[in-house]
Amino acid sequence: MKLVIQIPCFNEEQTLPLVFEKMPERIEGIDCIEYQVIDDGSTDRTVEVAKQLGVHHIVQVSGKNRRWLGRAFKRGIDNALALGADIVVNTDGDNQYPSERIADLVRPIVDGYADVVIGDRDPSHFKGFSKAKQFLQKLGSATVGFLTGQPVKDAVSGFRAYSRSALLRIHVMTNYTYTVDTLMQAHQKGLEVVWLPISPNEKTRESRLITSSVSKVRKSGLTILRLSTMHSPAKTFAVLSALFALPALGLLGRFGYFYLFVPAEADGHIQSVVVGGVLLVIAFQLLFLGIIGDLLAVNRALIEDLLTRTRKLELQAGGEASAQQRNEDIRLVSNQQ
Ligand SMILES: Nc1nc2c(ncn2[C@@H]2O[C@H](COP(=O)(O)OP(=O)(O)O)[C@@H](O)[C@H]2O)c(=O)[nH]1
Ligand SMILES: [Mg+2]
Repeated sequence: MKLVIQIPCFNEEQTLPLVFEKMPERIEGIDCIEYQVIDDGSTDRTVEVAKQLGVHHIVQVSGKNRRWLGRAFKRGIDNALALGADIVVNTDGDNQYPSERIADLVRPIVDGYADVVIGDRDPSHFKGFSKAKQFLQKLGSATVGFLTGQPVKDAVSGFRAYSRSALLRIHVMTNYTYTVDTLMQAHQKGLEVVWLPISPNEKTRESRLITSSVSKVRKSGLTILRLSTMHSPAKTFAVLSALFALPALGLLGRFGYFYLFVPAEADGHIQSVVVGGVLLVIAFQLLFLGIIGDLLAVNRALIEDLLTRTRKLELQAGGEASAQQRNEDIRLVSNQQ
């Protein structure tokens, strides 16, 4: 069994060596461990540092502009699959996650009872997060849990292990980040997701993905809204529709009450009818959008199935060269010591 441990990096020359300090060299049930860094236009010495650390594969997402984590993750996965990985572990370059727990992270997959294993930082109690961050993380995980109908403990944890078959079936569709996207797809496709309690390391720097709290709320909110409309359109639009339908029914009911039971005011309260009527129309429109979204999602499931089959065939036929051939925007940097 081959394990590829990948680390997406954007300017991580300072902290990358820390990630390797407790990296496992041998894991029971794994025959071969290789490391992969996905560099995304880093302007520091990340690539040189990775080479010195003995990282086997360096995937450079080309271009001067940063392509963001979702795309970098996807390119890394493509390459890891082409390298024949049976399991891919993802961890952060800021040494946020305990490398020494990678053996525990892959265990449920090696033992055959999980497809995806995610490190759970218990974000709503974790002391290293501010109260606001604890609340946002809890809200985000609860929303994802509600949409997928499965328990979700730490939706945005970047400490994960995926089996090969899970990776073949999951198709990252967001460029910004992959965490919620891949989790929702895993649940939707009936993959077995296991949560591993972990204690994160001391914080080494501020997030590279989030620059301010306003940007965090905006980006996380938009990401969840986009993914929920994409992966659970019926549920999402039903909730949105209910938000309009309930006040609409209240206002129309108010009008009806006076009309039927208070003869003195029977010809009043026209505003309630107008506003209630408008809200009801919006509610119906949202409901129809949900139905259309649901039909589109069925189509997408069929297309994804074809994509999975095509990927399998490509990988069988292509081998190592195929990741670069398939993705013209990546460059593989050789690391011959
Ligand atoms: N390749 C690539 N990696 C990125 C990008 N943004 C962040 N990263 C890396 O992704 C990991 C997660 O980013 P981090 O700043 O730790 O985000 P946080 O843990 O969510 O606060 C780190 O290893 C970053 O270096 C990007 O645009 N491209
Ligand atoms: Mg991090």
